[in-house]
Amino acid sequence: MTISNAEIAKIFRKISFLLEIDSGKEDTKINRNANFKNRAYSRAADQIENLPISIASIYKENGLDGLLQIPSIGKAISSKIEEYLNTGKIDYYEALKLKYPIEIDDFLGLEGIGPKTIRAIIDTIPIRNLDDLEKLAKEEKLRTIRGFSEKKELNILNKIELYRKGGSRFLLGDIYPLVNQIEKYLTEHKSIVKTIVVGSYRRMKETVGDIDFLVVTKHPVNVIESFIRMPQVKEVLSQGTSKAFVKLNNGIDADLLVVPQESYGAASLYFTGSKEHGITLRKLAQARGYRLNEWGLFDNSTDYKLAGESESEIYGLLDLEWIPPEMRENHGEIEMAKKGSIRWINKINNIIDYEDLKGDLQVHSNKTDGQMSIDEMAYFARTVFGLDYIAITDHTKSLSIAGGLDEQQLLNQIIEIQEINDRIKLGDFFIEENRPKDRKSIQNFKVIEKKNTESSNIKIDKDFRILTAAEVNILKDGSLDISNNVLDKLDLVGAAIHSNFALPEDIQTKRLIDAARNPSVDIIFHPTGRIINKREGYPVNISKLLSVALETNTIIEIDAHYNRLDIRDEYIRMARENGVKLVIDSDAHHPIHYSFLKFGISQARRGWAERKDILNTSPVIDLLKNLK
Ligand code: DGT
Ligand code: CA
Ligand code: CA
Ligand code: ZN
Repeated sequence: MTISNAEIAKIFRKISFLLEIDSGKEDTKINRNANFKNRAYSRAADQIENLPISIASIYKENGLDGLLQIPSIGKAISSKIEEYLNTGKIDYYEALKLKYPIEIDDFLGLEGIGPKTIRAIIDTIPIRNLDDLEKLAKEEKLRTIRGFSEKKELNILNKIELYRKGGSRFLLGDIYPLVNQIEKYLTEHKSIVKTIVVGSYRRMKETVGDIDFLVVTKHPVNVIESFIRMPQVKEVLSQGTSKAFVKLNNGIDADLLVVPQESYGAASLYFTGSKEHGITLRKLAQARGYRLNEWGLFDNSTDYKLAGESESEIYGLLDLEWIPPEMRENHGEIEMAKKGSIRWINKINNIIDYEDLKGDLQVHSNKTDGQMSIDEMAYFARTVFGLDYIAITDHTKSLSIAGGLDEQQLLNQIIEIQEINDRIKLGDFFIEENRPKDRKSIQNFKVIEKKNTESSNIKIDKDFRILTAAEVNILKDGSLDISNNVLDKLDLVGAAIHSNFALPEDIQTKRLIDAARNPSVDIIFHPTGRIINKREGYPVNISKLLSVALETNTIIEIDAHYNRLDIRDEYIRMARENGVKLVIDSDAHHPIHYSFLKFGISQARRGWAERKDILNTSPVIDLLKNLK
């Protein structure tokens, strides 16, 4: 069986985790080295998880050299990949496991209960898994360990509970490349006429419970057989003559359903959901004397099939316009989509779409915790993702884990960016010969297609612009860690909370509001601080924040990184209904992450946002005019 990327990434996460446990507490040379190593493994895992091509096939085609082309994969790590692909294990990992006999799987996804915490516990009381940890906390023994307290113990119990609740759903961005791969395989299958991925995936929800594939074929048995034999399949849960249900290597379940051509639209409508959207449609059908199910729309009195092959046919007979999947949540879209409704036509013509973003206003460079230089981030933003501008928003000094910049470093960065902008104006910055070395594989990562209109036009390339900016840290008292006279020299300032998550709602809201009232702050980045499935985010009174944002002309960010997607769709809707301006940013720490913009756009579509609500759909000149 082919070894999946997810499987390799997982092992690297475990190695990283064990290395961090191993690195101990003291700041010695050996420990610093171990820390460096654990970060290298977790970076490699990040990279591999986001790789839409299979590591096994890269190795098969190009061997070690091929692996070395992948960003963040160096000699040590590529040889471990090779060892794993050839032998099914990594000796280095086996040795670490012997040293620390814990069930790492249990601890990997637990935000805030990291290796350092585990190390502190097992140094005093040996635990092996999450159940042990939970028991320890429930018996109030955890608080007796040095460095722990009653509060910390309760906090850990809460985190375990949250983890157990969220654990069964997968992040859309985590499964996206995998689904694309399978969709492509089915689409290219010679016996399959039509393939569509439906369910929450098609609605682009933040998390997906299971993946639902629909296919049209004249050879169902043969197709089902191919499906269950795909290398991505770990286990066949059930198999029939027109459907199969499997577990994939990364643990997510996938359904395949064979449907007749004449029911394709009805089935895709039914299985795209949401369930509530479907129920409302069926009620509408009943009121007209029809019956709607996954086979078609039928006339009750004659049993005659009125429609079934296409979704728009069915919507049409219910006197509705076709509704985009991201909007099918029964949040008023059905009422609005009445045939010929002016409101609906305006909505559909203006809703933000996947080609609409012109720039990205949260981008990190290797001056702090990003992985590439400013010119590299610019090069790929333009040539692979077709963007017209980016803002370099490195972290600031109080975020020391990211190596945040101080005032002087920010001022230096302004000069550096001006120099790059000057080079861009000369016109040949983006030519192939200037492509950063060893970065070939970036080409494979685009999710947003490069706009082919005008993008080869030299004038536009010359107009590409890097904005000077920062992601300033909001301190505990709502002030910023960089003085306003320096911030005012930047093109744009984003402010964000990165610490003191445990403060109560009124204080968190005040911190954000203070930042919004700061005349130098243009955008509030990832406003609620959530990390999906890992961290709820700090409590915020969103409507208060939005009203201050409106009053102070502060922009609210939709952070498109798929583990944040912050703010969520109902807040987006609240913002746009109140006239608060938004932007969609990738939070890129590597050019590959520009592809996350797609998830932010889906989120904005689920929040019904229109182009005019999202400021980075405008050219850079107009964007800058709209800032404070
Ligand atoms: P998930 O998988 O939990 O992320 O969410 P979905 O929406 O993909 O749900 P899933 O996979 O259980 O079912 C796919 C679609 O099939 C769902 O969106 C609507 C439809 N569906 C499933 N079960 C029912 C049901 O009991 N009643 C109705 N009306 N529709 C259903
Ligand atoms: Ca599903
Ligand atoms: Ca399902
Ligand atoms: Zn941030």
